[in-house]
Amino acid sequence: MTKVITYGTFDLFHEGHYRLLQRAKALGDYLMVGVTTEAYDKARGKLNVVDSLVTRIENIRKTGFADEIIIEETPGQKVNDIRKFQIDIFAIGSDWVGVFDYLKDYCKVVYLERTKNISSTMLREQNSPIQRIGMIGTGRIAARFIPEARLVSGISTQGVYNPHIESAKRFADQWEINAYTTLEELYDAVDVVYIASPHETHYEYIWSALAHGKHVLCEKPMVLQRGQAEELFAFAKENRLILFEGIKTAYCPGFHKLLGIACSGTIGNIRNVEACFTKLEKRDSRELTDSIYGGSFTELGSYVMLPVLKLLGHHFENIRFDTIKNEKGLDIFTRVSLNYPMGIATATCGLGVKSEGRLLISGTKGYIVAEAPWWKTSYFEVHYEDAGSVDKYSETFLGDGLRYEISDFLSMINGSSSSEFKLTRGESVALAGIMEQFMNAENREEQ
Ligand code: C2G
Repeated sequence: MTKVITYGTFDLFHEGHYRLLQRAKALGDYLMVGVTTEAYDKARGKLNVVDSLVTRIENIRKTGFADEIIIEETPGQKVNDIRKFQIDIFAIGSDWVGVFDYLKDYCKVVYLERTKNISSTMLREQNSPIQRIGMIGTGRIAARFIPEARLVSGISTQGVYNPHIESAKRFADQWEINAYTTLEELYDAVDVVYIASPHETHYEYIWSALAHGKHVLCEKPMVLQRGQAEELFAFAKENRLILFEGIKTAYCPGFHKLLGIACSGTIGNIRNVEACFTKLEKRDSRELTDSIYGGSFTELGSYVMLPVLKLLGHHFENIRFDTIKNEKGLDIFTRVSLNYPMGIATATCGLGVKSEGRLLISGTKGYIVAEAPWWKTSYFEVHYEDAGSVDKYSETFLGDGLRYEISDFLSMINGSSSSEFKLTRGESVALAGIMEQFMNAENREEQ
């Protein structure tokens, strides 16, 4: 008798799960299915699991493919199960290719092709909240998005569009999703849109997606003009759609904790915020060669402005930009200085100059410091006048951190407003306004 085992969460049971179990069963005579517990999913960073363990087990049972169902509670359990139950074949979807090769020492490992299309008919029948997402753009951030989205239950990445059809096809093959040759094709196949195209194309794509009734998650900087941001948010609101700017730091649990402490009075009244983020890019990178939209501020400005706006607000009295430029006239290092009635701030970013990336928040009773990479906050300290007394805080930050913003985006689509305050429309509009002021200041200097 050939014994097969497979594992999964099987949340919001859909045809991808069904087809996986069907093919796993066909590999042998006896199929064991390991279902993850809530605690294990939490530990491995899978967010947003909706169905209880009992419901998930019941859904698997109903397919009739499983001869035995067990629960998976710990990371090392697979090896032990395979030995204990004398398993011949370990099967799992191809989104995990390579990850489970270590099990080849114990049994045969088979990766079954993942199901690309979760059909709308099935979703309607199940009344399931799974959102099918279509991507616009195939760059580095788009590649980071897919594995993170797979760790958020309730969202399925269906396909990608890029006006360069070859790039879309390459990307789609790599990630086993569909390549759409037109935007219309993408809109027909999905419920929500993720925009990760070059900055200057965001505005048009957002309009078009909203006009097709799709919720939109757009990479930062969402747009580069205040008026455009206002217009898009108004249009989204009118059509009861979610428009969400993806600044991942804003949704990261550690950053959230830090803001909570900063605003709780622990360090008194906040008088100064300093945020710095630098990254050395290759000289021929898009960021350092696109003479209109490249440069450090359009690339990293959203991150460094975020804590300033969150802590001191967007009603600053004045703002000033100091930049160092490369031979192409692009800013490789920018310092933004802001004055508020009761505080000051500096936000610094660089793509061609390296500096110490830290976030420092000074108050009338103490200060908070988070070292690089504070934009993926996992640790920070609170210091007081007495140098010996330091409060230390840590928080988990998993993977690339995009999963937190995807999860919040999803909960907003599903009607929850509990994460809206993490990056308000007003803050996104202010950020677009600051981008606009920066671009105008740059142009003025060149004239
Ligand atoms: N799957 C699929 N097609 C989809 C979605 C999922 O073939 N469109 C497969 C996955 O590859 C996996 C199974 O269905 O083999 C269950 O998927 P999930 O519930 O998302 O579980 P997962 O997080 O992949 O669990 O120990 C847990 C396992 O390591 C993986």
